Amino acid sequence: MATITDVVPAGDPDSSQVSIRNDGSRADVTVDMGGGAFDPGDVEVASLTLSGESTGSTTVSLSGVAVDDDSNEPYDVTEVTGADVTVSDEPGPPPVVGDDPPQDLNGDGLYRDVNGDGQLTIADVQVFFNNRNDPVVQNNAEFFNFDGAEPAEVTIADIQALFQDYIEQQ
Ligand SMILES: [Ca+2]
Ligand SMILES: [Ca+2]
Repeated sequence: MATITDVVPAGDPDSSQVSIRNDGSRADVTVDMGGGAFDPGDVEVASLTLSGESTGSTTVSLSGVAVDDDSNEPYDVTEVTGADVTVSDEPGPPPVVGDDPPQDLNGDGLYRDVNGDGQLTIADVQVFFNNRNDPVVQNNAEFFNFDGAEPAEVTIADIQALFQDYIEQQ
């Protein structure tokens, strides 16, 4: 699903050792912060880079976390937070109508082919108008922000802008 491709210790450690298992399923990290001390609270120890292999979701879990001070007195690690990772091969919005997701026809990040049939027609303007208040549209406003106004919101101006784009391509 997703594999670990890189681990970067945070901060400015005196030394660090990172080993990533060949299949990317696990990484071991040892960091010596030298004289630097962690403040109590949330501490970023390292950041992970994951590579998506296939679609789905998985959980990144942390285990075996131990923090010692200079005299090897352990700090209490009270909470270790895992992270859910979702891998999707569709960067754009989910289908607005039917089963076909909207298409970005010219690579500008806007999904003018709202009904996903591969072309911009008057039907896309109608589908967009009819579904303008739908969560699938409102929650993916950055893909449908045809008027370019910031912050990205879907309003009647975006329907007008999509209609204009449709006219201009004729
Ligand atoms: Ca279309
Ligand atoms: Ca807008």
